[in-house]
Amino acid sequence: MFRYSYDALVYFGEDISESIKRVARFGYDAIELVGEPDQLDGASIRQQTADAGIGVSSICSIFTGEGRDLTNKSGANREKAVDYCKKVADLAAASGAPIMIVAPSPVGKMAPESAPDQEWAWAVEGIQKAADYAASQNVKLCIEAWNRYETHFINRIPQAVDLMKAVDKPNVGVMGDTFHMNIDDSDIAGAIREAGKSMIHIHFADSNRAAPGEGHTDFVPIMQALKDVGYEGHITFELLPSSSDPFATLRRGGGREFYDDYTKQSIEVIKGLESRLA
Ligand code: LER
Ligand code: MN
Repeated sequence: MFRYSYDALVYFGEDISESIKRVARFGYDAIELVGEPDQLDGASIRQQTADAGIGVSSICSIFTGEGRDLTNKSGANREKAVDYCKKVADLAAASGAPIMIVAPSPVGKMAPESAPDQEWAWAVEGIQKAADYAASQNVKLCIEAWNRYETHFINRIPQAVDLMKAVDKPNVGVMGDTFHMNIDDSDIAGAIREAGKSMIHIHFADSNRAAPGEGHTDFVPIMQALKDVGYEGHITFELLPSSSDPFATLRRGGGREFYDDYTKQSIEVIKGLESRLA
């Protein structure tokens, strides 16, 4: 009933051809690409995914550092951040992805550096510019809320919905991520129901960001809420090792279960729950 994809973020550094083959091998409908447009050839990926019988669901934009901060106090940095979003939109269009993720403030920016109202206004302005460009490429933007340990800016789905409303562009929606929502939304299924059709993308991970079945998140009410609101996007697994620097862990050769084992387990466990939905 749902369509499934796996975020290549956890495989990052691996040749994308290998990632595409793995995701196809374990029965996914699509892959989510990492938003590094200078490192990926969208047209080639579009061909490779088509050859493997899958699609590209989405682009996981990477918001790190001042040059990818739509709320930065420097106008030049804010412009760079908009330019980055445009390049991600180009990657989306070239690879055939209908959706790209946008987060207004970078990972690890834990306090505002300007007046909060000002940062909000810059976020609205930056997302509007990115959205207008993305619309010209037939790409939608979804605003992702991250938990309080990754950003000070948007931590809960209702805040993302408020920002989406302020942006007021037809190609902008919101997305959930069950790892973040488990920390800061009061009710994961309730937040999905409230967002309704505004929710155009979602990341699934268990409470510890491992594959479903490894933590204590109950995915049945979450999937029921998605079904009830008529969710049309992919369920995309975005998993990362339980470590303060998960990418260092992966670089050191740790987290091998996040490759074949969790790619297989995630879709099996979640598809297995579909029959329990009303
Ligand atoms: C990206 O989708 C995400 O959820 C963030 O936690 C990345 O830092
Ligand atoms: Mn996410």
